[in-house]
Amino acid sequence: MPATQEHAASASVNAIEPRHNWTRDEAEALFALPFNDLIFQAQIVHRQWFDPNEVQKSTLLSIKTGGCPEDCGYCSQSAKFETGIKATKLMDVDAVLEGARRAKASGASRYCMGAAWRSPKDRDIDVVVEMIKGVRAMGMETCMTLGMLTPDQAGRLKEAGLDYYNHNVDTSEEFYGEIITTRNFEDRIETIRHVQDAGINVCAGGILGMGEEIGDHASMLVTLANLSPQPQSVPINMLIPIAGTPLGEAEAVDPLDFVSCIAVARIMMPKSVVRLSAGREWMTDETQALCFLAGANSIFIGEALLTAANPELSKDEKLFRRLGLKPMPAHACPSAI
Ligand code: SAM
Ligand code: DTB
Ligand code: SF4
Repeated sequence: MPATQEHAASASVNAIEPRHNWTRDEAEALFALPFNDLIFQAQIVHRQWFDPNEVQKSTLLSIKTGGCPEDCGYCSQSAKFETGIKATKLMDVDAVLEGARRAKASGASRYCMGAAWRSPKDRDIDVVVEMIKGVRAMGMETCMTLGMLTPDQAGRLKEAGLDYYNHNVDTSEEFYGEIITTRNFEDRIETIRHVQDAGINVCAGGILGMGEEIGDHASMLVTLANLSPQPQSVPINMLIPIAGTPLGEAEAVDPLDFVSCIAVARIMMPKSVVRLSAGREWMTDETQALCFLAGANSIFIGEALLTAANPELSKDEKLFRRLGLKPMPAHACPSAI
């Protein structure tokens, strides 16, 4: 039995199960704890469901870059802002599969493919279905993020074998309108429901550092934790400020507030994999170590995210050695379908 399953199996006797009735007051009370008490609680929960030294590795590829009609204030790929990103067409299936082969050789267990669409057209689904089948045939888990989906499109992705669909709520419902005007919070939740109904694992999280308050972090985590089931994967991104976007000059989030948000996510979503997502290129090893201590157990590896930079492989390998971390095997998340 892989270490994680063994750990989860032995831990599950007394382990805390996810709850779906979190209140904002309860979440805010967790954020208000002294830092050491918060991290201690997060560690207790983390060890009930996971091997604390295992970290899942995913690699991202932008399969269709730029020219997006949405106005997400953080995004390099919106056609509404001058960011210097050139719009491209949807990539060929073979080129995507070549990228997946390289990612697997570098140690990634999941390949995440992202497209700068508001929502895919049905003919786009014909192509991405081939990408899913090809990546799965290599023995990797698959993830896609393609914008809003209809129930029928979600069903087609499931049929092709898609393991995860990423659709972030990005921030709190209260703050959402400050960042995006071309769709609303409920649109995001609706697509997440379609993905859940199709039987695909959900990857949903958000971004910190867009000018929101700690109360917005609490509110966002309440939304995520009260989804039923909870998202199996929860990416917490640190904003990468992109010149030319409305958030290009945003003030950096305090690294300790970022760590605290990871800890609260871990406590509220005990069986989910929490991903220390965008922004690692700008974090010290010490901040990342605190994130792992707070319960983060997934990262993106490889030099690029979608359009922005990520740490070099050799740097991450060194970090894993320094911290005694090992890769989490595929299909080891205790809440995954
Ligand atoms: N178009 C699809 C969508 O919006 O769902 C998929 C791609 S979109 C780029 C995926 C996610 O990346 C966003 O929801 C956001 O949370 C994150 N993201 C985008 N730009 C970012 C940035 N500059 N810094 C941090 N996270 C970012
Ligand atoms: C997520 O939460 N973060 C990833 C993934 N899901 C698709 C994307 C991060 C994008 C960072 C900015 C860029 O590369 O353009
Ligand atoms: Fe488009 Fe997604 Fe970027 Fe928003 S986050 S502008 S939907 S690519």
